[in-house]
Amino acid sequence: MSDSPKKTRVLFIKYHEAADQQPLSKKAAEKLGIFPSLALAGLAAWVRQHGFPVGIIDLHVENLLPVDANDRVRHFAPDIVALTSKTLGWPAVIEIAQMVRKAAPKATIVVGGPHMSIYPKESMSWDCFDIAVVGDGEETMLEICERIESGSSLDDVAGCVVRKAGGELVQNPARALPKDINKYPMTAWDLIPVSDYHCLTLLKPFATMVTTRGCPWHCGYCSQVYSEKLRFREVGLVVDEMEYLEKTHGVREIVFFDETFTIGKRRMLAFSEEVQRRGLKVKFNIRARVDTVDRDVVRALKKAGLRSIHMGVEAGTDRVLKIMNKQITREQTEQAFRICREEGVDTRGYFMVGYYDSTPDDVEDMISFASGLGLDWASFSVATALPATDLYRIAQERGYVDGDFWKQYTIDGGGFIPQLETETFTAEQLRAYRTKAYMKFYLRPDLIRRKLSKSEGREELMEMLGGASVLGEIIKSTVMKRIPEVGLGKWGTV
Ligand code: B12
Repeated sequence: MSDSPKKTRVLFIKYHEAADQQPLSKKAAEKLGIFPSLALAGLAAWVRQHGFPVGIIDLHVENLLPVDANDRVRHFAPDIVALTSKTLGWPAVIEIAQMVRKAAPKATIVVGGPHMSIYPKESMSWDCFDIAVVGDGEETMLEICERIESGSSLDDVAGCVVRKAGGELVQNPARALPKDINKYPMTAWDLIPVSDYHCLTLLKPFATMVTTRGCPWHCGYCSQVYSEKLRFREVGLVVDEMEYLEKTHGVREIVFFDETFTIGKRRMLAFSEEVQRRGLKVKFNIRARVDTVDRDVVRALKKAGLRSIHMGVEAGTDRVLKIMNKQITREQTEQAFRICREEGVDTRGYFMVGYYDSTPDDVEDMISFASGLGLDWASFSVATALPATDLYRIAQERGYVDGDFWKQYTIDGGGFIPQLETETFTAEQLRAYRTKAYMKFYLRPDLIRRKLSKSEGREELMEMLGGASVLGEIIKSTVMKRIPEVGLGKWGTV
């Protein structure tokens, strides 16, 4: 806990993260949403609680290029600069670190995040980074701050790869996982421009939260950067943060970004009760697995303010679900979405095109399955073999990707991200199937009628118009290149 103010100044910088979300242009991706970084704003709150002066710059929401942030960095005069990294955003992280190196040559540059849990040593081949933090960051970050404050060496900080004074890299032993995540404070909402973040489908102002850590499932496409060990934030603390957001920042909707918010029926019922007991008005949306959703849970959450529920459907056939190791069935999916519909909760399904060993028939099944589930929104992506996934391992074994592509990408600081070309699909066909799926799903008279009848206000109408323009961009990117095998050649065949 904080006793006295300390002198080590810590600056957290977030980069532009929408730029890489193919097939959308940066502008269209930004229309879909710009979100705060919970990692950085959470760590900022934690080290501030221990007396360190902190600042946050979000280059994305402030629409700044790294070079434009130069003066801000100089003005803050940081002793430590903290950056977070996902694999796809890695080139941008290097760009910022290089800018920081020039603007604040004496600052220690610390990088953490999912990409560091996979390639920390390779990442440190970039000398713009001083220390790479693997896994959960709170304890390690605090130790780094305290050691810099007291002038001690960073060489043996656990849970990191460190560059020693002579340039040698050392990978220190891993740090034990914190068992109790309740001791960490809520996100430093007071340090970020809450009302500037936006998202097409959310009520503004909105905020984001993650209430669990870890995931016990092993879906084949998911980058396994977290521990299997599930850790929960206490319901009371979760609702405290919601109450604070509503009362202090006027937040109208909260995005729970937990991959599976609905783990533990008792926890869900207690959460719903507590939100109602406090009389909160804030709405929220969640991500869930279809096998963790039943009528009691959906009904209780709806009463507490649940606005929409997002679930991974991924495929239309049990055969492909099995290959993905998704551990759900088509029937469970139908049932979960039926319950949500009956309970009046909006739904969004996520689908994937082009998983290995899937066929054009599987994709067609998926497209018609998506249209028959009564969803309000659907997202279709082309399978990407991210590092630390079974999909990537298989892709390497079968020669769909060159060697350890992501390792080389890390060392090179980027590169063309390959789409999975398999024996069955070319990359172009996959993109065409994705467009076909979007067109078939969104250009259905029943869906358009339903959306128009549901849209009560200007906000929802704007949401629909925004969605239509993003859809237009997806269609334009593929229809220009006609792929007859997929049935995009003539509009009539789509
Ligand atoms: C929210 C979210 C998003 C939001 C991002 C919002 C934001 N501004 O942060 C949106 C929707 C934009 C998004 C986009 C994408 N995402 Co995403 N996303 C998540 C999700 C669900 C939660 C992240 C989160 O906030 N967690 C809570 C915080 C507290 O945890 P954390 O970020 O891991 O941080 C902890 C540690 O990693 C560490 N740490 C992190 N940063 C730092 C920095 C320092 C200095 C230190 C010391 C420590 C540290 O300490 C933190 C606290 O312990 C995760 C899955 C998950 N459960 O975490 C996927 C995840 C991060 N996303 C992932 C992916 C693949 C994507 C996309 C590529 C998806 C797509 N196809 O477009 C894009 C990438 C965009 C880009 N170019 O970067 C992968 C990343 C895998 C990887 N190898 O990088 C994850 C892990 C999901 C998965 N398992 O596959 N995502």
